[in-house]
Amino acid sequence: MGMKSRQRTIYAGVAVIGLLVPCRASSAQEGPRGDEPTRKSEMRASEAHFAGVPLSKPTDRPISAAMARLYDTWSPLGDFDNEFYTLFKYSRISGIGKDPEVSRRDPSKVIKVGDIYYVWYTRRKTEHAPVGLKNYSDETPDDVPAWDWDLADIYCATSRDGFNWKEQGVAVSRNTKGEYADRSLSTPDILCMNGKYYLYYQAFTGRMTHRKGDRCDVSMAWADAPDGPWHKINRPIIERGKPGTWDGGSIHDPYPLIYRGKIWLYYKSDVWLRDATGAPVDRLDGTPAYLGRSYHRMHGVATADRPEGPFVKSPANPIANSGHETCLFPYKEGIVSLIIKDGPEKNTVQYAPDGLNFEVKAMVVQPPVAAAPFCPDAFAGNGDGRGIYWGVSHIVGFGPGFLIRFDCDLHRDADRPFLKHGTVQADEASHFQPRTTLPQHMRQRFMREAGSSREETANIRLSRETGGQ
Ligand code: AAL
Repeated sequence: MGMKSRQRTIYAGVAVIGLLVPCRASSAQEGPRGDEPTRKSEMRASEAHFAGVPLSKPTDRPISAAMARLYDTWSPLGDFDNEFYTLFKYSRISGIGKDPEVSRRDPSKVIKVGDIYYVWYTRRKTEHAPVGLKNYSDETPDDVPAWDWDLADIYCATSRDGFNWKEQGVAVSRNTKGEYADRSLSTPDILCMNGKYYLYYQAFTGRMTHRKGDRCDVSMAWADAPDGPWHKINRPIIERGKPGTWDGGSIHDPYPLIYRGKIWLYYKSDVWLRDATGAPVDRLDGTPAYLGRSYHRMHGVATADRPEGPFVKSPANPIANSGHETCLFPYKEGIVSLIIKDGPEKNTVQYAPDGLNFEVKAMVVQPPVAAAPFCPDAFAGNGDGRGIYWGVSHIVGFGPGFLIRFDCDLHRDADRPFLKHGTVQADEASHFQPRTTLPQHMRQRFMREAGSSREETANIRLSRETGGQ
């Protein structure tokens, strides 16, 4: 996480603005693992100012709420001093990258066995493109996917460098029609425990329907080696909540870690707006939902002693009020969660010293979607999480999904100063792109209403007249 890099960064910044910061430069060897002195406290102890901002919270005069937050929540040194802040760098990867014929998405954590990295993911190769759930009906032929993760199986790829991958073939496949999990398997994640391997994944039984929405079970398969063969348990591993509860709609994105002597299975749930019959609707009591079907996405966790369960849901659930896919990793004594798409706390890095009570620690730009980090201590359970510095994520929504690599600096032993500076700026093409990265239903509505929205923008009317310059 570049504590060392942060120190260098700060010195560079200070040198440029020519201020006195009475701190010693540290060598790369300095600071015992797991017990680094924080630069923040060193700096606060001093009377120095950084760009005219005192390094300790002023107590001799009133300060604004924003300035109080700078000291109470953040740091007067800003992002440089925030161990939870990072930029993300993306690279194309070969073997499981962009492919017009095949969709690959929702990767698992990356694990390393010997010299080989392994990743598992949703793979769909169908003759027809997904038609979207709204266009899907009883008449739609069986081999037409409703969406990108329909009619899929779990595949595995390996790599020696994290850039060049080789697809090894199917790891866990759908059952035959009429059986449990006969329609699609998607969104896997991996657990390694006692020398065995466990893949948790979404299991869809029967055709998709508008009424079911994205409802599926989470099931599991195990193997003695990462290359398989995989044995399916062919049943749900964790039950959905009762109808009407926060996780009564779906259990998605299962994400196992070992923490505090147990398996912690984090997951996401969608709460769709439904009418009295249970059908998803766009409006509630006549109040227009924002841009179409409305839902909350939240995360919960369930723990177990054994990979096959029983999993007991935490009474603290939901433990995140936002977020789409799950991406968590042990950090120091707690757990970090990347809250990526959806909800009021999207695009944040959060930390819970107890794995349950998460606080926003950084706001990030363009985080990896469905991030699946290389996290060698995901199953160590030693209370000394080191963090992450690369992984695999996906790009979806523009044809078949595909996998890419992301790099970041959220690791206590990494030294990547270029990932701790500033923010990301979108260029002209990104601002005016005809296809936005909005979810499909929002995009469709924007397109439909493009004319009227141009009109609206040219003639904005406020509810109260206001003067103008
Ligand atoms: C994702 C994940 C789950 C959902 C769908 C496929 O990115 O949250 O896997 O079911 O979208």
